[in-house]
Amino acid sequence: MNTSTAALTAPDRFEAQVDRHLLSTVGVAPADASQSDIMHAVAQVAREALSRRWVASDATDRKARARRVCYLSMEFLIGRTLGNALAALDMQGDAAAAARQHAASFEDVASTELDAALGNGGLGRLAACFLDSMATLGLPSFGYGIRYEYGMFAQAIAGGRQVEHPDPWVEDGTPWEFPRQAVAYPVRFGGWVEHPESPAAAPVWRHAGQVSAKAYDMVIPGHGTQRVSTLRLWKAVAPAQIDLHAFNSGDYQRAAEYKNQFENISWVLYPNDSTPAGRELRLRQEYFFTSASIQDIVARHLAEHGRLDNLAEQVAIHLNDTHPAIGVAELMRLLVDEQRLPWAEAWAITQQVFSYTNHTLMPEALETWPVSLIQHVLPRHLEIIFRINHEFLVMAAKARPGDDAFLRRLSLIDESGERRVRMAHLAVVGSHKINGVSALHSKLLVETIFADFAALWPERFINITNGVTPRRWLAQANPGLAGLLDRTIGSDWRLHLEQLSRLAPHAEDAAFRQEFLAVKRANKVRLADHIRTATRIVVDPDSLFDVQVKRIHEYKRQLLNVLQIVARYQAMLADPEADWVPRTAIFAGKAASSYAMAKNIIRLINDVGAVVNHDPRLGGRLKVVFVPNYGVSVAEVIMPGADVSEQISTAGTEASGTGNMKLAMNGALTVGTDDGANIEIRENVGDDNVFIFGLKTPEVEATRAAGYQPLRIYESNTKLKAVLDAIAGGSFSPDEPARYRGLVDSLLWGGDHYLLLADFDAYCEAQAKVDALYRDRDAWARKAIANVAGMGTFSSDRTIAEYAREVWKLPTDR
Ligand code: 26W
Repeated sequence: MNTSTAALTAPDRFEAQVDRHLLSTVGVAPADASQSDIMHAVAQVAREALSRRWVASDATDRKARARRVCYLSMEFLIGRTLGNALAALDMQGDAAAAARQHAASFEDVASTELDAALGNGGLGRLAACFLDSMATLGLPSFGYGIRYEYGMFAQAIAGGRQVEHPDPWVEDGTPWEFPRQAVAYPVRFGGWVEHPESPAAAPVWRHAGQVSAKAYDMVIPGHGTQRVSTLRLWKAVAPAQIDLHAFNSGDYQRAAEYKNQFENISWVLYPNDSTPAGRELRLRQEYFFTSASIQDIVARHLAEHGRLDNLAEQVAIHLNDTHPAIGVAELMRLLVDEQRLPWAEAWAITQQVFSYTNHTLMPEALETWPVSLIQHVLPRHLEIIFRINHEFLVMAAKARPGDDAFLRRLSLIDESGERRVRMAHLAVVGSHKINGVSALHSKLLVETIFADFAALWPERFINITNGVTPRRWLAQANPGLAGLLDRTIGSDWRLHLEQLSRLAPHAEDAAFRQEFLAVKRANKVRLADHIRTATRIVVDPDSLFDVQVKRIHEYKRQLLNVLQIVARYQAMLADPEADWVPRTAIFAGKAASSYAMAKNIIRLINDVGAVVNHDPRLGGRLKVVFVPNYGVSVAEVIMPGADVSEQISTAGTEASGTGNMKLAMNGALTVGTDDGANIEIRENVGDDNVFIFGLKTPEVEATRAAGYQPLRIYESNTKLKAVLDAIAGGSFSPDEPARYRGLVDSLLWGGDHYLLLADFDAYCEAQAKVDALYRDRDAWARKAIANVAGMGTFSSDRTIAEYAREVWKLPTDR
């Protein structure tokens, strides 16, 4: 009898199911299965169980005619699914046993799954955490997005520089998606609009091209519940008959061209979080997924209710930033042109249906589209936007008669140069609730970019501070700490993260502190292993692991961290015998492919590492590493192994941050500015347990207003001068001494927009305090434990409960 037959008759049902899928789905003999084969087979077992939960959730919601929330987002940074699915299904033990049966470890099996990296950074990962919490809270909910064939590029480092490789994550299929053959909607582009003579007749959009949006669903499991949620991703498919026509007449090139012209809509995620790139295609992507999603929402509503006047009672549509803001005009078009509702009634419904979250104040990331481009791609929507704007400005003029400047600032159209549609204004006017993502950010929103809107509608603007899912960022990423928590405070924290506060008294228990430090040590060994495999650099797990992981951006100030590291290097060389605290500076993050300065910063980090890591005078007491290809799975290894969390953005620039939450939750101490959610982290874990430094937001504004002169600081600060001179003079690029001249000049002569020089001394002082504390292992442990204990409020379950209550008006038991 061969092993596969033996497995089939084995008593353990789970293992038998895995072997059945190895044969029937994967197509290998169980005895010959590779780790990836086992991953696929285990995923199939989980998929079946989730599918059962799915049909049950769906039937319940339909029967109850439940109110639903639809979360529209250009990005969902899911990462791997298997571990999370098995945890939700309570099948982890079975899966580990099945892996062992095939002489593999579950970790190795799980690591063969490719990340679903359908996002750039914080906004996309937040959407993924939100799906997890919506399912866990049992909210009737849908996520809607794009099924990009190529996700976030994979980052390699060659010669110190970022190299981008394509990420064809679905090329070989994914076990997690369910193609919905029957669910497809036409999405139209271009052409012109005809206005019939009779005012009773609807305008007719004579479009120039059309693509079909096909639905691919993923199940999102809830934890501690049988409930699941759905992520529906749209793929663009060209209409087949036209394709065939050209093909049949022998014009293969034209057939392919036509196909590409439309199907390229869902090909690639724009690797860009600062400037809208590939303008027209990006706009087409936004409209494509928004239109398909809203058509789907309206069709589902009509199927369940047979009428549209109650749409706002039954659905909430949430706009994750302005990328789906064209949905405001699209819903109006569907209601007025296609469903023939009167304009005023349609507008009342639209405003009640939509809500909008802003994720950034950075002017370059606020979307505006040239009127001429919208005219070209979406002519009917432009008319609708003009009418919305007209009626809005008539209303606003009544609030402040004669104040033309007020109206110009409010207008959906920026008329200061080439006329442009301000998408944030469209989102605000079309929504009944608008929120920022941290207390500071929400305050700045109503004081700056939305001040005029807040004067008109103060009640629409609220704060909802971000959160992260403790299932992925604690239970899954940090099994060591999760186990210690379970033994110490019970296991309810997974679903009720406020329970972490019960940890606080244990900081006084010496034995507990030892256990806590032992868990951290093991996580640092795991991280050191990853670093060695990924970079061939050997780091000491007993050194202080100082972590800055996030997108590379000037405002996040990775460069300030580098300046501090170079200062430390120079100080160590000046006094090599001193008792330096050994440190490992760990960086990771991607730079947008077109963002030259960010790429140069990556190169500098690697160049500094190349010098420092091999300087024998340091005796290994300072290492600098850049971990390639930062993403969800890499973050799951880094977060648990961090001692220090670097959150050093110029005050007033980081909307919230969520990496700051993941790190603190895993016991890292924050070195941070008074920015974004750092402020609330400090409030929750205690002033004594974080290192806050530097200019605060009003001081940043005052410094700039007073005529900031970075050169003055350079000339009066010998330590900083030595650092900048070394970098500019080629100490870290001996083969090309002028390599970083431009970078240093941007600080000295280019205005140092993000005030690195102004914050340099305060930052170094904060780092000196970190060193002093790290020497006292016991004191350090107390503070790290206080961080974990104070992070209960930063669960995305709390965040989603607030959205459900204050924005979506959905019942929850929280
Ligand atoms: C137009 C292209 C584009 C794409 C993405 C512009 C802007 C974005 C986002 C605003 C970028 C982003 O991810 N923002 C981050 O959102 C997180 C979740 O709220 C916050 O924690 C971060 O502070 C914010 O930078």
